[in-house]
Amino acid sequence: MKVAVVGATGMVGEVMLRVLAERNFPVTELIPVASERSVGKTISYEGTDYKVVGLETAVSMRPDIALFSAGGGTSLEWAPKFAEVGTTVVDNSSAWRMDPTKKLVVPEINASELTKDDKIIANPNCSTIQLVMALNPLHKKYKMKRVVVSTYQSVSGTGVKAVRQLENEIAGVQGEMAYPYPIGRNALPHCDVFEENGYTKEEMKLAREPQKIMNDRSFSVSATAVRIPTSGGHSESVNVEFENDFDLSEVRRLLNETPGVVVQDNTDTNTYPMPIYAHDKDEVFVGRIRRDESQPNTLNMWIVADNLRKGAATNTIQIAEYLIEHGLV
Ligand code: A2P
Ligand code: 11C
Repeated sequence: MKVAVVGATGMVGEVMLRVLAERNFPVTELIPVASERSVGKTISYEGTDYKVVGLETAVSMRPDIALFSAGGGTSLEWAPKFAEVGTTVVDNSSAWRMDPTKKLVVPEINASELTKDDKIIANPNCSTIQLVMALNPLHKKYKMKRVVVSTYQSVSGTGVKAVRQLENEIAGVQGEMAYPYPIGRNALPHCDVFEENGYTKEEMKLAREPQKIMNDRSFSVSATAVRIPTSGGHSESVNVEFENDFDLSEVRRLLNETPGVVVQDNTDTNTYPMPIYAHDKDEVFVGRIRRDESQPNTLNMWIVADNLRKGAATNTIQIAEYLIEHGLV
């Protein structure tokens, strides 16, 4: 496969290159793509050096697959141009996610919707992916009515500038600010921009994307997204009300049997998911599984995943792997 990575010099792009190599993705030719600033730079992949090219050049090279993570504006403008020359685009930005003509895919849940005609496929938001990975098997069994989620999100979700802000604050040096406030020793109830309804864009992604991925509008999601001074992954406190009652040991078993989900849940040994352990892993970790004693049929749990891996690069590459395995590209 001739594979373009659009945004190859960025935080997610770099992880994409690592994950492609780790998973032995069938790359015959790599096309690293970035902004004009980076054109001509060299990127090393599996022992071979590749020159970074611009978008126009990349389109003219007609890759089989283009993995995009270069911001929504770049995706809106350029994904259709790749699609026109026959490239299948898997896009990690928010540009196409809620477009009714585009699929929004978490492979473990809805890859079977994909067809040869899907030339632009959307990768969900990082905090959504880890949420639906845990919700989907429980919804199938107990039928969800309502989900309330509060997130504790890594600075790596904002990008390299935010990671540097945290590092600078820890080192006690002045530097550029990615956030309107210090992030070290702080918690910002503010991920992405505010919308007219008082929620942030990140909160609205959590509220809207799960129904599309799970192809079910019968449940609702309410979210509060918070940025915290961690860099290894996003954490989520999740409260789920079901129509039917559940058994806690069956909940643990269902989650453990779900490919890509790992249960870490033993209060006797202080075992629960944390970003320092989820970092650099592809799985979604679930723990603190317990009954909400304030109302019937309601569960509390804690979900952690590396937002740059399963939340971004790994999920995008899993979609591409599915396309290849099923002859859709
Ligand atoms: P560059 O490194 O040349 O700026 P991050 O999310 O970490 O900020 O990375 C964004 C990625 O998207 C980088 O690889 C960046 O390239 C790339 N990028 C940003 N704007 C454009 C653009 N207009 N055209 C192509 N690539 C872009
Ligand atoms: C965050 N979820 O952590 C964001 C990062 O829509 O793909 C990814 C933004 C997106 O702030």
